[in-house]
Amino acid sequence: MRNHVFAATALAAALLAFPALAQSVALKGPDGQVATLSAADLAALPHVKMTVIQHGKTSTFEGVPLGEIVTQVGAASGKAVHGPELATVIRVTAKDGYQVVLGLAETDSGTRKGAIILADRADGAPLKDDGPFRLVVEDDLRPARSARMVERIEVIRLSNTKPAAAAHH
Ligand SMILES: Nc1nc2c(c(=O)[nH]1)N[C@H]1C(S)=C(S)[C@@H](COP(=O)(O)O)O[C@H]1N2
Ligand SMILES: [Mo]
Repeated sequence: MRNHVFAATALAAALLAFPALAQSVALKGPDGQVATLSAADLAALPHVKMTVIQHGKTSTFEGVPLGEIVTQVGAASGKAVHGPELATVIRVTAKDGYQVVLGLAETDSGTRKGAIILADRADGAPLKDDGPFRLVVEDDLRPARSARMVERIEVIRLSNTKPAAAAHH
């Protein structure tokens, strides 16, 4: 019992000192697979670095390609991003309810040059108020899709749903 109290106290102290440790990203795959990505899990994955200008401010972000992250819950990647997967979307939801949608193909480096990352660092330091995780879309001209405080990433296959019938014809 005493050990449990000690462990809980130590954990609480660690979370106060390193708030990022308290947070994680919930992943959901196209066939219902789920996973949780902690800050440590993300930090351990291969990172890419990109310099972007947002509202005139230049920042260098480091993070993990979104296309890599979603493979953990069964999303297609590389050459498998074809056919029905071209109608597969990724919905990113932030702590404040802000949502951004990207096409899965947009995240594939064989389809587009610009990288899309889930960043955990900016200018050499962990993200602060906008983190601990932030979406960064390399060649977007406006940073509206750069969701701050990302909490949830879902892969949804829209090809499973029929398009709505046109209102006329
Ligand atoms: N979670 C969250 N992320 C967000 C927004 C938001 O309202 N909530 N606004 C977006 C918009 S419209 C812009 S322009 C940028 C602004 O980022 P900044 O505050 O770092 O300049 O964040 C984007 N990411
Ligand atoms: Mo914006």
